[in-house]
Amino acid sequence: MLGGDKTAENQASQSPEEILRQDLLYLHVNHSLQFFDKPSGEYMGRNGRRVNVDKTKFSKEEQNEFTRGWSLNKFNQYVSDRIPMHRNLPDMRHRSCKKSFGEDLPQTSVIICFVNEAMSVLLRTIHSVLDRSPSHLVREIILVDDFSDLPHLKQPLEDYVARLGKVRVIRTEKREGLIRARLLGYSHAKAETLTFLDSHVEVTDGWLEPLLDRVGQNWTNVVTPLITSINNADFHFGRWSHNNIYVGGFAWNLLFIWDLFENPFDANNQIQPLRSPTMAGGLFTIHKDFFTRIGTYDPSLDFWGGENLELSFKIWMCGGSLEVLPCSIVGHIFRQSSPITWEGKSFRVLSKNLIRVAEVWMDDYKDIFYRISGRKPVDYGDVSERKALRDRLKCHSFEWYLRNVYPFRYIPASTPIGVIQNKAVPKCILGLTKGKAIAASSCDSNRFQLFWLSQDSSIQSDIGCVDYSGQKQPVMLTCHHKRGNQEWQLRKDGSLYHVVSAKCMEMSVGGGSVEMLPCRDIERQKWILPKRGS
Ligand code: UD2
Ligand code: MN
Repeated sequence: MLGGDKTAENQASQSPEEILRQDLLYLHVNHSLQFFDKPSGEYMGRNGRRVNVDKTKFSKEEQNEFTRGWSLNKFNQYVSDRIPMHRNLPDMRHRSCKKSFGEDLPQTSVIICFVNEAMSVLLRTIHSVLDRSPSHLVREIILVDDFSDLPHLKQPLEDYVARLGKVRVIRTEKREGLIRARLLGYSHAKAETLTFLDSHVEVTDGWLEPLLDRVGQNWTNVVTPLITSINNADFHFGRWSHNNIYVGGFAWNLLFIWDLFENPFDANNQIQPLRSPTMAGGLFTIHKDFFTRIGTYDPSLDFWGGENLELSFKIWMCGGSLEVLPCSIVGHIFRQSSPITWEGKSFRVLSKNLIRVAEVWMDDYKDIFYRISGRKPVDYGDVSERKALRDRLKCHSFEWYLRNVYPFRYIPASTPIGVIQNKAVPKCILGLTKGKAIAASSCDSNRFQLFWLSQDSSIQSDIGCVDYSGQKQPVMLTCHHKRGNQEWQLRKDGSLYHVVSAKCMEMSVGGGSVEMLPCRDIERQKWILPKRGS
């Protein structure tokens, strides 16, 4: 079983050959490189457990390997390389998920795009799919190499997957970005349905059947698994609480957010598909004919980003539905940051993508996107074909989508959005991130300062809602739209009154912080809020 001591294998300098040899260690030892946790006698990462390494005991070579792994991948490759490709994972499904499915589920082509993925992570992705899916349902796994330059992803990868039968590698001829890479995979796919995955995931038992079942019931259903996180430092496979299920949403700057499911959680039915306004983008199953019918992806989207919202809007607005299936659980490594770039112009490219999506799909609501995101118009190319597609398919309006699919994010076009400025101190409130206290800064209408009052009396921003639960300061939290700690009133005297605590929002004397205090008639408790037309 035991494949030997990797440290002994690791005594060379970092020549390209050696780098390759290290990456290919898995292949040399033919899967048996299992590193055992000394005290417990178990292999590392077993049952999705975290792997802790003691860096103080590192040799120089190990230190180099560790540092290089992080900088190449923005996750801990050193740890990944020590976890078996076939590690087992906890079964987090609700017990009612373990039912049997009919014989007639549609087959799927699994499409995985990658750029310079770490070998151990990519192979663990592939093996987890092969190990945990009924073989007859996976017609093929198509790996799309989007012009990687790391040598392990060339011939060695092909040699390796050749032994697995239904896995093949196709390659782009230049960097295309994930959108056109996926389209290349789609053009080669032979099964009735397509299942897209990122190249750094691990699927769990029973992940595939619910997805295929739902698409089999109706070819316009598009479905995603519950995505849980694989910790990028210790590879702990995150556990999922069935009481806290989020679906996909979007902020008005058109970045993806997780949002609370619109209906209160139904304790009696923990396995029902959940309507999801958007998808994160990486992991989903769609019927191939439906993907074709709605015009696949906009092929002019470059690199990364925006395609998830394009597809989500289109699915809902053009006759389909999008759901999260709580019985299908897949882990994904959310990296520290992205190691992949686009000729150093990632921000500009993302602007272009988002503007194309806004211009084609959002009707007048695109103005809110421009106001909040602060994205400056770039040359976003010609969108007339995409608009013609929308007309041809007779898709619903964006207003329809907001009202029917995402009412908890709905903003009527006339809602005033703007800064909340103190009357005594010329500063504005600022909500930088969820979980952090509301701060104050000079008013410049950046997106952390832009708020609106929602119909349910919350003070909302792109980040979340202002919440107060008795501490010194109010904080930003996910909007729950149930009033409670998020219910505020702007009173005639200009004070911002928190209903549950009966306190008022007050700017500190120097304007350094925002606090909640008993209401009193002073200017530091008076605020100027966004007005119509502002
Ligand atoms: C999320 C999605 C991702 C994609 C993205 C928005 C999940 C879990 N992930 O970000 O799939 O929808 O949002 O666009 O929902 N890749 C290429 N060529 C490139 C860049 C990336 O092939 O030029 C590959 C990459 O190797 C990876 C996949 O595309 O397998 C997604 O990229 P990512 O992992 O950087 O995206 P992520 O998870 O941050
Ligand atoms: Mn990813």
